[in-house]
Amino acid sequence: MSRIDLADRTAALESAVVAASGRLDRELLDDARAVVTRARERGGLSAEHTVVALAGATGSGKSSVLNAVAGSEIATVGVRRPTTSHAVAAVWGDGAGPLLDWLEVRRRQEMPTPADDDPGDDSGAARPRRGLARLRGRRGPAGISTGLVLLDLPDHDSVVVEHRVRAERLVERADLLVWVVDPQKYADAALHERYLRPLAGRSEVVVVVLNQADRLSDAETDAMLADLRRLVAADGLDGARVLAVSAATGRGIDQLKGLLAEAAAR
Ligand SMILES: Nc1nc2c(ncn2[C@@H]2O[C@H](COP(=O)(O)OP(=O)(O)OP(=O)(O)O)[C@@H](O)[C@H]2O)c(=O)[nH]1
Ligand SMILES: [Mg+2]
Repeated sequence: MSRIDLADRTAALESAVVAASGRLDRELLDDARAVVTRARERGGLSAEHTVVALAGATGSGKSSVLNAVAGSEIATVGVRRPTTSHAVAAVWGDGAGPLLDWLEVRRRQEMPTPADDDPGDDSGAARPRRGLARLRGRRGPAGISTGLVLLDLPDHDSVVVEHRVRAERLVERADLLVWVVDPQKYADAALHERYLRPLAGRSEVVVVVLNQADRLSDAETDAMLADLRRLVAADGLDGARVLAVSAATGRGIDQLKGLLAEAAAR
């Protein structure tokens, strides 16, 4: 993939909006203007951090997946639905404060990085932010120089309107979206029509995670993954990564961590 110059593209989109004013549909132009504004705002904030949002329906296991990736109980997992009313952030690497302010995420948990365990480095040189190295676990080498903000969102399809509004605000602002689905609701029309189809053609910023795989046999998991891949491709997201995990047993969590580390490095 070629490198995208965000500033150039934002300027080009802005010129297009100006040129099209009065000629194209007002709603389309408003959307395009909003993209220009968000891109400029995001461009002025930490490029060191990749914002990854865990999005999905209530009970799919977003909070549980956040905790499994972080390796600690950061988000509240609930039996009563819906549970998460405000987004929660797990943050690897310093300097994400203004970015989190812009995202309007107040609940933040700084994650320890291997550098924190290694006070011996007094060379004065900029210390590599190696939180991601740990996040990457056994999968890759240390020395990743970028950070990660992992967000646990309220449910996007909530019966509580505020949850939906807060979730959508963050879905629009995240750099990478991880849709967490469960074996019951992975084919839900609202998810596919309202959220995945508008992302058509942008498969590199979408990951779909089938959680609760511990409730399925291996054969059932394979069949469901195949079905989910077919649905995601039909949404225009052929090439988006689709994987099975279990927040309960830890299955697939290392693979997910690897994808997050890769996204942050990109
Ligand atoms: N068996 C099994 N249960 C899980 C798994 N992940 C989550 N659960 C259970 O599913 C329920 C919902 O989990 P949460 O993590 O609170 O789900 P959520 O998506 O954050 O829900 P909201 O905050 O309401 O949007 C809880 O009872 C969890 O213990 C899993 O991998 N396997
Ligand atoms: Mg939750």
